[in-house]
Amino acid sequence: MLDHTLKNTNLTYRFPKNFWWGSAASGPQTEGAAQSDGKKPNIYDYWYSIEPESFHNKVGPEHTSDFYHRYKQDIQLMKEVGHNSFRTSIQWSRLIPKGDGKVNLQAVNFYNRVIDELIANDIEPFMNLYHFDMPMCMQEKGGWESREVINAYVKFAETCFRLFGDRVKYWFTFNEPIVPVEAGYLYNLHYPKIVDFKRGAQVAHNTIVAHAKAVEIFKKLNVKGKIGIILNLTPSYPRSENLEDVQAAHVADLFFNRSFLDPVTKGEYPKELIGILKERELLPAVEPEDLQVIRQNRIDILGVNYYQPRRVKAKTKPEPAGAPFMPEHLFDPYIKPDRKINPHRGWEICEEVIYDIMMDIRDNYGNIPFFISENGMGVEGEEKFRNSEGFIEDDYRIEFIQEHLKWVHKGLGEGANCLGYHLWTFMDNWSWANAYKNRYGLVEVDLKNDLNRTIKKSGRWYKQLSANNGF
Ligand code: BGP
Repeated sequence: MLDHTLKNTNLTYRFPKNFWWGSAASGPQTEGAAQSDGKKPNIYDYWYSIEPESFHNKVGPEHTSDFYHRYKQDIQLMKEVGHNSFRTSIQWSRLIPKGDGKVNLQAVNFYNRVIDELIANDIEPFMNLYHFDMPMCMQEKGGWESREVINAYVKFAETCFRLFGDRVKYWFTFNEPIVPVEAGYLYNLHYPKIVDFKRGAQVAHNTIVAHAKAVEIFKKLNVKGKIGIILNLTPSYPRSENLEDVQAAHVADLFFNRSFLDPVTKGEYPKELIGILKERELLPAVEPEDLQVIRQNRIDILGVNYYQPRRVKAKTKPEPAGAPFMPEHLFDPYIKPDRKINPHRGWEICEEVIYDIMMDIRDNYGNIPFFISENGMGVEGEEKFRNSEGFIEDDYRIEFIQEHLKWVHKGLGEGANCLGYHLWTFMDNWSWANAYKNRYGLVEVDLKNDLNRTIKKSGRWYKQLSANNGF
């Protein structure tokens, strides 16, 4: 067995002073109480009510880890596993349940209590405003395809800044905004399960406009804090250095990374991406003021979620004529034969990609301040790693974190402006259609035993990591 006991004196990787150590989660994935205290359904609550079989073991959103009632105990556990910062999200469908602007006071009380409890325990609260959880009343108006929903979201954001901006200093407008586009409008994975590239492009554009307008109101209100967005950056690597493969990777990068990264940091879409869409008549409808709002409202801070790279190669054969457009018409996926894999989740593990991302931000995005806002290792069937003392002995997760942090450390040494590292996630939580299939937490949540929390070996190690500010 590996010995992960660390000595303060013997650090190989030291991190900058005040580096953020913590984790990320979200309201819909942890709170539970999905139908109580005034909360109304979001699209996942609704989807579960009509298609429970679409969720792993038919576990729905109301079963999430009950943070709503156990937040005090959970915040103590955060402290115990070394958190100096923690991100969660405010559920729109809890705060403004009917979508009419009227605030639910029970929600205000709850988020106030969570924020105050975090601060009282020296844990900096980071708040995100949208983590895939479109209120159903907004989806009925067209979701992100509707301009009315953009305006309602901006109102929601403003309400959050006014209510909580005196204490929350780090705000994020969206988590992984490309995921609802991919899952809901391209690949038939999540509600509303539409498969239509052009509608997906409209959802993406409207999301960016909503983001920019939220940044605008944040600045107007003069909130004393920073505002940003959390993007899942999945860099595209070509199979080979052949021009066709390199070009395929470049195009994949335009669709899956730069589509969001460029407008929020540089204030404009990549011209090549616009060209590709224009040629195919796939450009979304753009209102006259949209591009100006995007240009004028750039982020202060970027959150980078990184799990695995995308590998691509040039297309081997063209799509049949007339097939509805998909980004994959322009490149083929590639599986690297000697890749390292997380056998418990099936995802590739490639740690040095985190360094490539850091260098890309340093060199091509003005070295803006950022932090690793999610990174983590999902494990299916993790109970099998429980030891005789009754806790999960997840050496694989400790090693996963260490190997990534080595590259973060190298990037820092080369001038990257990285402010912290947040693991996905604090405690095992519910993850959309995958429900509780893949466990990511530093703390186990026992579904069979009253949602009992037990710190895993990684949680004990994370505490030392944070206390030593390195390993
Ligand atoms: C990220 C999301 C999280 C979480 C995580 C794990 O992309 O931001 O919300 O769900 O992925 O996903 P999964 O449980 O499907 O492995």
